[in-house]
Parts: sequence; structure tokens; C-alpha cells
Amino acid sequence: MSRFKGYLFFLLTVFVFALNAQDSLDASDFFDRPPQTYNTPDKLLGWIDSRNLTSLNGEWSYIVDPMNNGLPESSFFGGFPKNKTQKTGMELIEYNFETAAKISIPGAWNAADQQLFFYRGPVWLFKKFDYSKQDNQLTHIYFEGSNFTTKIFLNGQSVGEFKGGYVPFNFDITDYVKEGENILLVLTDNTLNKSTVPTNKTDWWPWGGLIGDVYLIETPQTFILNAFVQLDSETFDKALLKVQLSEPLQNSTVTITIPELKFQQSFLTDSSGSIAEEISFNPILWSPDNPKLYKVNISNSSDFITDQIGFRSIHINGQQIFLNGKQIKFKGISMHAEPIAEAGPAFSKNHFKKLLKTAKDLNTNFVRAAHYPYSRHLAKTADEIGLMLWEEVPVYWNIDWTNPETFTIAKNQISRLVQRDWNRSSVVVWSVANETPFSPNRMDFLNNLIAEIKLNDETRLTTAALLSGSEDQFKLLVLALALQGTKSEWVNAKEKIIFKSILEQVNFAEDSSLDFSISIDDPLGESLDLISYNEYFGWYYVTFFVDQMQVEEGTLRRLMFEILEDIKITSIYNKPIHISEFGAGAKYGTTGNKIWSEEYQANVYRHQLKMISNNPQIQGITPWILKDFRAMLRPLPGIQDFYNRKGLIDENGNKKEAFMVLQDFYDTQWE
Ligand code: GCB
Repeated sequence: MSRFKGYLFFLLTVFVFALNAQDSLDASDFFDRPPQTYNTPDKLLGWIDSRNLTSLNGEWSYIVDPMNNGLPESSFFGGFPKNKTQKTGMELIEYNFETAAKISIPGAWNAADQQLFFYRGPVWLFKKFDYSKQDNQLTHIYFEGSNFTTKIFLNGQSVGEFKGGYVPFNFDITDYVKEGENILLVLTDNTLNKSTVPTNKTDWWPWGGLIGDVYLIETPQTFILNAFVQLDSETFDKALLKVQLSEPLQNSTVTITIPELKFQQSFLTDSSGSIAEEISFNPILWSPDNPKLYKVNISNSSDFITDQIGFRSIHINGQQIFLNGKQIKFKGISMHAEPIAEAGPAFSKNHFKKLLKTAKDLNTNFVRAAHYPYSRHLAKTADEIGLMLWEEVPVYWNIDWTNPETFTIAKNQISRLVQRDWNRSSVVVWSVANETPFSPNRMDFLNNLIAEIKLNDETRLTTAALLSGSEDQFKLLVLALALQGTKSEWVNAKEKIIFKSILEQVNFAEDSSLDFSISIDDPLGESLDLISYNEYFGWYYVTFFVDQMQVEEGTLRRLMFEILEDIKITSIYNKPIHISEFGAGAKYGTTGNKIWSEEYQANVYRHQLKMISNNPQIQGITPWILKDFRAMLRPLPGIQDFYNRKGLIDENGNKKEAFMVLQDFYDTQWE
């Protein structure tokens, strides 16, 4: 027997022995590899733009891995992080990141590669970089956003894992990074399921991959982790200063200076390495009309951070909203993080500048950044150009309220968002959810998220976009439409008979009157500052009962327009109401009195805006939506083609008729 055959025989014997030794060994055990444990990220680093940054943005390679074969724990050959390369030409390697397809980061792979457009699964991203280590400095890797589960490997070693997309996270990689060439591999998986945040069904695109900046950040060994400086919500000269060091270092002198205000004050850290003090200065207040920012510096003996920060106050009193003590209305628009005339997610300053300038062109003072956190460039840009912001986490539709991991992800998202943007004067509203059906478990989940916000920041308003359309309200709406149907002259005789019989069935006299009204009574309203409410009069609702009523959908839509302006919207809570969504779909360039035309969409806006003006408790609106956006739920060929068409501009920036209707309303009709 040759030596080679002898070796093979030995291996086979060991294998058969191993199989026999364990009666229960089945095929799946054989394929299993030892499980890996992954570290979770460090506490969020704040003020990163004043740090020593090395950008890892730019060209990366990627390999799609639908069967998760690259993971060390599920791979026969050790997985992709080994990054085996050819040496003699005889090595069998079935992947190669050097020759793999390229992608520009930040960017979503399902936007960059047509083949991955609908793909929901794992994709590996690879970057080679040179690094020169600094003495006595820590090196951190910072991801601005990665969807939705991320595993990071540096030079073959596992650095850690982050679950939950959209928000920033960082790891200390001082022990992993090498002098000279480094190999960074990141597994991004955009799979969603019933327990993720968001869940697997959303009316927006699950962009996958590194959707935000990637940086190496250097800090001293002990450094200023984060700091908060914001005015009290009802005063103009008192601010709260909170500083947190990375270590529980007591009696470290921390100094804050605002040179333009000639302000300087020092404090000593407590035993947890933190400071929470009230400070006083007299800033020119930030507002959309005068977005004044000040350079603020914070330092101690080993570290220095700086940022441009605006100061303003926001609060509610009864049913009104006050910015810097003056009553205002939120003249807003909703948006998604998708740039104008470019595919994929918006991530850069330039993307947000164009989007926010278009919003400002509508005469808005406010933007709802739905339905998830965007990159830090959004709020930085809004600070500079003067727009108030609503920021939100993707607690959307059917969230798994009872799963503790689901709550952990959502809590992590809200606290990271707040801790990143808590010095942005533009951000005036934190939103914890969108259209979530009532249940006791939901109340606990959302109240705990609100508590998490308050723990971090008590200076801003909280809200959630509440669900509309209870069964009782729909029944009342049917009656209101039937009553109008009996009165309107243009309704034909056959349909009139149907409307009369509907009224008779509930003994409703034809000559009586009925003001259709809604009173928002979601119990979550108790915990919120703004009672936000999504409604789609003029677009969706009639479709729900057109079949039962046996009348033409066109008839019901016309009747809806007739009653819309008189709809009363109030709340059992003595707080401002914010209409967080209304709208209608239109394909740019479509004409005529029909659904999907610009004219129909503009008419929905005209009637809705009259109704809004007639309702004094409504103090803010963010119609749905600035721009057409990608949505898997919207397949209609020739019209939607996987875009939600409720934009006031289309994906290329063309303005639809409704854009001008809203622009005029904000300019001249709503004070
Ligand atoms: C909603 C949702 C939003 C959808 C929108 C629509 O109520 O909050 O995510 O995109 O309606 O267009 O149906």
C-alpha cells in the first residue's frame, strides 16, 4: 500500500469509527461546525466628525452567499474570513474577493446589481486597506449604517456582530488591526422576519449592505465618549450639559467653550466619569428662518471634541406647538431616504441637501424622516439649511411585541439614534412607531421605548403615527357617503336606491344630517406630546367597501370629495394633532380625471388641505410624500413598476401638479 493510500485508509477508518461511536450522529451533525460567538458593539462614539478619521468608503468587492457558506460556523473550508489566496496555483479555492465584482460604499448591493434587486439574504463585502498604527491611541471601526444583520471580520478574526439596521455602531479594533495591509470582511444580511425591526413586510425597499460611511477612528486611551448640550425645552438661556468619558475616571476636569459667546466653564467628573450640569448663556436662537449654529468645544487633559450646534426650545402647551416661545405650525412633508435621480438609499450630505432643498422649495419648515433612522448627514444638513425634523425608528405595522429580542433591537435603535443626533437643533420630534394596531403588549413595548428616549433626552417632543380606520369609523363613513349619495343630483337613480336602502337598514332618516368625525383615542396618546395620525381620505378607504355597496368606485370617490372638507378630526387628548400622512398616487405626466393622474392627486390635496384648515386642533401636517420611492408591494406595470407613486416629485425630480398645490397652501393659506 502506498503511503498516500495508507493515509486515506486511516482517515476513512477514523471517520467510520466516529460514525459508529455515536449512534445518534446524523447527516446534519456531520455538516455542523463549532458555533462562533460574536461580540456586541461598544457604546456609541459621539462627535465623530471632529475625530481623526480614516475613511474606508469607496471601492469594495462583494460576493453573494445565499446559502451562508462563507460563515466559519457553516462552512467546510473555514469560511470566507480565511481569505485564502493562490500561492502555487494548485490550491482549490472556490471564491476570490480580489477578482469579485466591485461596489461603491456607502451603497446597497441590491441597488448596484440588477441580479440582486429583489434578493434578501447574505452578501459579503471585502476591503483591503493599509494602516499605520499610532502610539497610545485606540483604533475603532465605525459603521454609519448596515442592513440588517452584520458580522465583521478583520484579518481573519471575528470582531463582532450588530443586529438591527440603519443606526451607527462601533468596535474597538486596536487588537485586530495591523501595521501595513489589513483585510476587512463584512457579512451583511438583509433578511427580515416576523421578529426583526422592521418586520419582513414594509412599504419600502429593504436596501442591503453598508448603507452609510465606514471609518477608522482614533481616540486617546481614555476619551470623551459623547456629550449633550441643549437648551431646556421652555427657557432660552439655560442648557443641560452632559458629558460621558469612556472610563469611570473621577475628578477629570472637563471644559466647555463656546468662543463666539465668550462662554467657558469647567466641571469635574463624578465616579462614573460623567457630568450632568446646568449651564447658562445667551445664544441667538436657531430657527428655520435663522439657522444659527455655534462652534462648541469640549475637552479634558487628554481629549478634544468640537461640533457646530444650534440652540432653540420646543414645547407644547395645550393644543399648540411653540418654537422659541412662539406659536408655530409644522408645515411639513414626509420623506424616505432615497436620493433624487439615483438608485438606492440616500447617504451623503449631497443627497440630503438636494432632498431638503426640494422640501424647502415647498415652503415647508418641517420634514418627517420616515420610517427609520437615516445617516447623520440628514440632521446636519437640516441644521444648516433650517428645517425642523421628525426622526423615527422602524417599529412599523406588525411588530413582534412579546419577543424580548425584538424589543432589544428597537430600544437599541432609538437610543443610538437619540445619542447620535441629540445636539441637532433641527430634530424636534422623536417618533417611536408607525401604524401599530392596539394591544396591551404594544402599549408596554412603546411606553418602554418612550421611557428610553426620556432617559437620554427630555428636551424634544415624542410621538407615534397612529393608525386610523376602526371598524366603527368605517361604518359611520359608509353612512355619511350614503347620505351624501341621496342628496347629490348627479348620482344616478339606481345608485340612489342603493344609498337609500343602506340608510333604511339602520333607520337613518334621509333628511337628517351627519358630520363625519373622528376622535383619536388611541391610549398611547396619553404618553405622547404630539397626537400624530395617518389618514387616506380620497385615496384608500372607499376601496374597502365598494364591493359591498354595489356602486361604482368613481361614484364613491366623487362623494368622498364632497364630504371630505367637512370631516372633523379631534382627539380626546388636549394636545396638538399632527396629520402624519395623507396622499394619493400619481404617475408623473398622466392626465385626465382618473386614478393615477396628476389631476386626481392634486384634487385629493385640495380637499384634504381645506379639511385641515377647518380643524383647529391640527397643528402640523406631513403629507405622504416628497418623492416616489421603491416599494416591493407596488408591482402595477406601466404605473408603479415597484415604485410607490405618492410622491410630489417623481424619482427623477419632476414636479407633479400637487407639488404646486401644497407649495401655495403653505405660502398663503395656513398660518
Ligand atoms: C401608510 C404607511 C406608509 C405607506 C403609505 C402608503 O400608511 O405608513 O409606509 O407607504 O401608507 O403609501 O400606503
